[in-house]
Amino acid sequence: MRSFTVLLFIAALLLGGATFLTAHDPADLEFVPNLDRFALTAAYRRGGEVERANLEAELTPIPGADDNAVQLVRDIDGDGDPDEIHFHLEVVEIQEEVYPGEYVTFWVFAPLGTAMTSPARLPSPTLRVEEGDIVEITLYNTHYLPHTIHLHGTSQDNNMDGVPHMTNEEVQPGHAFTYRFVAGKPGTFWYHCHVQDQIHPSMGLAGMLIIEPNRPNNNFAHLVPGAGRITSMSKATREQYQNEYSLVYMDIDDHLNRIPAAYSDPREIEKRMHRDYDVTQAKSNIFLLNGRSFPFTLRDSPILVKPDELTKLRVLNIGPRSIFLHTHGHHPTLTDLDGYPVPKEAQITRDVFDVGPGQRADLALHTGSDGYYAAGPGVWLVHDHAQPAATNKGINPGGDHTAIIYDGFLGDDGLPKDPTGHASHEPYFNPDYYKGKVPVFDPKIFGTTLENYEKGWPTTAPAGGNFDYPKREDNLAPLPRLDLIDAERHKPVANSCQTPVRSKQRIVVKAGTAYAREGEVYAFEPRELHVERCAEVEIVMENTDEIRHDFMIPGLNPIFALNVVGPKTISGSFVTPDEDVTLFLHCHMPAHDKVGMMGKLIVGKGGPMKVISRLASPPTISKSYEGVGTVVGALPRTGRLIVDHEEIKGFMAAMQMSYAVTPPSLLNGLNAGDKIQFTIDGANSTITSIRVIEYIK
Ligand SMILES: [Cu+2]
Repeated sequence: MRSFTVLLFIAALLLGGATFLTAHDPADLEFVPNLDRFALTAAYRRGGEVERANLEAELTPIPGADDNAVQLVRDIDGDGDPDEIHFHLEVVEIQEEVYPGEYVTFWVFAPLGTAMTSPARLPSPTLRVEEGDIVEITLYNTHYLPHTIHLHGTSQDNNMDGVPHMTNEEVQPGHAFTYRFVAGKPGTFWYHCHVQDQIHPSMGLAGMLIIEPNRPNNNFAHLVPGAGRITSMSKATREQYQNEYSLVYMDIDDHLNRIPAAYSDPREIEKRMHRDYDVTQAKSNIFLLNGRSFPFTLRDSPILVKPDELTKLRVLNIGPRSIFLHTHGHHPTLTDLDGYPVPKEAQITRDVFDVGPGQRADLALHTGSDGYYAAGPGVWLVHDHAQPAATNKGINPGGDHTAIIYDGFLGDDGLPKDPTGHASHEPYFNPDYYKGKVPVFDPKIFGTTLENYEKGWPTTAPAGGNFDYPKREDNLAPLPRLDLIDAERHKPVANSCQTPVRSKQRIVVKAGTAYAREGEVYAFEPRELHVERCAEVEIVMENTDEIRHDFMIPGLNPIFALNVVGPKTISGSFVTPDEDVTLFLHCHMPAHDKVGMMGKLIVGKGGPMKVISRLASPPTISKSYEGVGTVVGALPRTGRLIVDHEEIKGFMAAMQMSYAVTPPSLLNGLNAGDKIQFTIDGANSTITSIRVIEYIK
């Protein structure tokens, strides 16, 4: 598989050629960069296995992202790696299952998506550039509130600082802005939205920015979705370290995150989040490492090591309180603070490192059995020692727990082995555990069962009267699940026309903020499209915004979609069904429909709309469906699969979709291009089994 992919890249590189352009529109993705792609093949031709893998990582498209989401523009000094990097980022509202059963809404910066998918995840992606690189980050504000990007710790011009009440106006919904800077000295930095900055970074609009030391032929992946293990380490890091991890800590009060999940009116969301909600009264209740809490952290963010290695840990704290990072059995050494090196003689070695809000600490983790730096192989807990952070809403074990896992201590299912096998992790993957519905200790000890837990014990009044202590909130109603709404909305509900086309129609649809009404942000104009049965309909979509819109009629079979970035007009055609039916149409960009960008396709006399159009929980139908498709990306660390599938009868039209996979070990060994058959649980929109029909050669 790997060698095949490399050959493909080489072929693509050789065909790519070089074209010179002096200027380009930041929103125009079709310009051809003048990178001498042939020069890049030097790493492949002359380098070793690591160089080839790193070049591959640099050139591999991000699963689910537009091919141009990260543009390698120019190799200015001719040293075999690109020195001008252009990132294209959108703002996406997502819902993440942060621990079993807990779905939380976030906003993230995400690489520009495609017609069918967005590779959005929490935290916002780790961006990596080289010292001296010319860096451009185009922010497409695809969200319903204003945002900016502030580059924290790096040196940029004042008018690129992204602070709305100081230097830069907010980037309004529907607009784009390109931040430009030259990467200064190497180190660990970060970037975040600076609009309503008591709220927006905590909603997920923050990620790590790494400036790597300059070296010739320094190839590496410039955008790592989320954070965690960095597989394509830069040359300078490889000179000293065997492994590298970005660890992004963030704690949240989910009362805030519930607001955008519960409302679709941006005015309501604005007022509740920025006027009613008082962050000075907030108390964190969910503690995240790389966007997840225990037990998912074990699967997503293990620190994998071998004895006698040196591992670089880049720690960033996005949350509103300090973290106190404790590495069991190990004493790392502090090498850098806030992107600046700590002088050798001042480098301290300890077992708890405090990292305040906004700060970064780079640690060198020695592994082995010397009894000074490291206590020997095994599975060693790594956690924020502030006690609440050991829990998921007060229930332990939870929070930002992960582990240093030595070679040989990782099971086939991607979870650490322990002396009792996996039995000790299993209870925590049960959502009931974090609802407080599982007794703490083995019933054999006190005879506690769920039944008598809930009934209580006959007791007399407590000595000293009734207590007033902080209690778990267990009365919060579950919020609508975006993935289930999404699945519901994409069900094919109309049959295709079986006779020859009987008429032709052409409809111009305008798309953008300009057509929004009160209480909306984005809209189509017109919103009701009247068409004949068995007609060939050409949709001409005029996008008047600087961002991406994705006109989609999901009920048609096959789905019809028109995806366009920036102010452009595109068109496409479909054939209407031979029945009187009303179909839901929307912009497929996450949350655009909720803030106004939806409408109806009325075929013939029309009929009742068969899908939910407003934010509500769809009915749950416990049914399994069989699907066939091609793997676009297997993401074991997030337990998701992006698959380009054929129609799944009764469940989903043919499209490219990202689905949760349970257990995530089903993803082991899958490669992009593999043809698979899979079973999907309709109630949870989750893939529960995968069989490979044909492996990619
Ligand atoms: Cu849109």
